[in-house]
Amino acid sequence: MIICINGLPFKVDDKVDRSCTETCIFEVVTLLRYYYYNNLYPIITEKQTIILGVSMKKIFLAGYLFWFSFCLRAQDRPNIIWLMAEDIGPDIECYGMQAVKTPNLNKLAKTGIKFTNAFCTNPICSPSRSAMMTGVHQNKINAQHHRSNRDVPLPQGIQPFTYHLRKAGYTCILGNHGVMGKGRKTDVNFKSNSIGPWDGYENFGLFDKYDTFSTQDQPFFAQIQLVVTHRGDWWDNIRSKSEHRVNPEEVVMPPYMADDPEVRLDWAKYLDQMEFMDNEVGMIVQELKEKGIYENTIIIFIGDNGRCNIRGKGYLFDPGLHVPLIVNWPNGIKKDTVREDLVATTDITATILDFAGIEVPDYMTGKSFMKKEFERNYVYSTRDLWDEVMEKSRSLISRKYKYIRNDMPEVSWDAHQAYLEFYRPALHIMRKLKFDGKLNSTEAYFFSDTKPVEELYDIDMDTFETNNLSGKMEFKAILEKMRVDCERIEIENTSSDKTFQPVFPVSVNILDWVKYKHTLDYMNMLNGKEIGFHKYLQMYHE
Ligand SMILES: [Ca+2]
Repeated sequence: MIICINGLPFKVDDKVDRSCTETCIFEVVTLLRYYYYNNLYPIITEKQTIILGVSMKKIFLAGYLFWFSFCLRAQDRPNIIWLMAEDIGPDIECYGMQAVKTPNLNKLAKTGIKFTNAFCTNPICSPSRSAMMTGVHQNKINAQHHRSNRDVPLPQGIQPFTYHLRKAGYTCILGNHGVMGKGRKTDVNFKSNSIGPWDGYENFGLFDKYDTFSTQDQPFFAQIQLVVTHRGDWWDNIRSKSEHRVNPEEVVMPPYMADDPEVRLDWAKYLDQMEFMDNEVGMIVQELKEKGIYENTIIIFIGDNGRCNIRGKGYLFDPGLHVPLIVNWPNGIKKDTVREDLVATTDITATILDFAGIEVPDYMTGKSFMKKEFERNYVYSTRDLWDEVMEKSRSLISRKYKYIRNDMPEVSWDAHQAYLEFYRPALHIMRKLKFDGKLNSTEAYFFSDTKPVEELYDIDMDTFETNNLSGKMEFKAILEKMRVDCERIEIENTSSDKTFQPVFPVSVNILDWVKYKHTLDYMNMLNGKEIGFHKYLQMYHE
C-alpha cells in the first residue's frame, strides 16, 4: 500500500490495515508538533516502525516538511480555545495568591506552560481587546479610546485574526452555553458584528457562530469570556452560594492597600469570583473530554486586563497590566513549564495563528511566543480615554525596569470617575482613612493630587512599584534610554487616522441621579458599601 504525506509517497507494509496506518500517521504528526514546539529531536519507537513498515526517518522528514510548509489538512489542525477572564491579575492559586483555591487552573498550568510576565497593551477592556482581536497595538489602529470609533472600519489591509483562521478552515465560535452570561462579549473599538462574514467593507462579522463546539466544527477556534470576575451586582450572590467562602482574614494584600476589614472583605469577594470562574474552566475541560477532543485542543487562559481594584484596571501600574497566561495542549507542548520571558497580549494572537499553521501577517505587532526565535525586550502599553476621563500615559516594561510617562499629570489617579465610584469600595474606604490621616505614605500615594511626569521602577526589586526612581541620579542613564525608546515605539505605534467618536458614559448621569434621588444609598456607597450599578441603571431608564 502506498500512502502520501504532504504529497510524498511512502510504501507501507500490506499486512497493516489502513485505519491502523492512518491512526499511526496521526500520532506521528502529533508527535512532530510536540517536537517542533519544544525544540526536541524525535524519538523513534520500535512499535511505530513495525506498524508502519517504512523508514521512520523518511516519515519524520516528510512530517517536518508537512509541518513547516503549513500544509496540514484542516482536519489535522488543533482546536484552540481562548478563555478570557475579565479584569483579573495573576491572583490565582498557582501564581501564589493566598486564600484562593483554583484546582482547574492549577492543573492546566501544571500540565502546560505558565507565563509569569504577560502584560496587556492597555489596562482597559475595549482597547486591550481591540489589540488582541487584530494582533496590532491599539494605538496603531486608532482603537485606544475606550468605546470609541465603533462605526469606523479597520485600516485597509488589517483584519481581525479570526479572518485568517476562517481562511485556513477554522470554525470560529464566540461564547459557551455553560458559562455565566454565555461569554459572548467582543467589545472592540472598530466596526464589527459578533457573528457573520467579514470583508471589512460591507461585512464586519468576527465569528461564525455562538456557544457550542462539536466534533463537526473541527478544527475550531472558540473565544469564551468568563465574565464573573468583572465587577457586577452578582458578587455578593456568588459569595453567599459558595461552599468555600474565601476568608478575609487569610487574604494577603499588596502594601498599597489599607489593611481594613472592609477592604479585606472586598478582596475575599474578588477571590470568590475567581473560584467560580475556575469551576467554569473545569466545566469546559470536561466538555472537551466528553466530546473526545481534549487531547487535540489547545487551551489558552488569560485576563483581558488587570485586577479591578486600586492601581489596577485603568492604570499603567503592574496590577492594571499584569495578567495570568496559561497555555495547555495535552499532546502538543511540554508539561509543567514556567516561562519568565516578557509577553504582550498581542503575542497571543500571533501565537494562535502559528499554532494553526498560518503565517503571521507582517502588519501584526504581536509575535508567536512558541517560535524558537521569540524575543521581546519591551511591552509597550498606553492609557487614553476611559469614560469621561481623558488621559494620555505611556509605559514600557522590560524584564528589569518599568518606565511610565504621564502627559496629563494634572489628572490625578483618583479621578472620581463615575463608574468606578459604584464599583470600588476600597476607594471610598481609603479616601476616608486618608481624610482621617490613617494611611501610610505608600497607601496614600494613589490619592496624590497630581501624577509625576515620569516614573521609573526597578520591578525586579520593587514588585509593587512603590519607589519612583525617576529623580535619582544613579538611574539617569536608564531613565534616558527608556524615555527615548518609549518615544520611538510610540511613533511606530501611532495611527495617522485621528478619527475620534467617543460614547458618552451614562454612568456620569446615573451617579448624579443616585446622589439626589437615592441619597441614603449614595451615602452608604461613600462609606464603602458596594451598592451595585446595574439596578440603578435599570431604574434610571424606567
Ligand atoms: Ca475587562
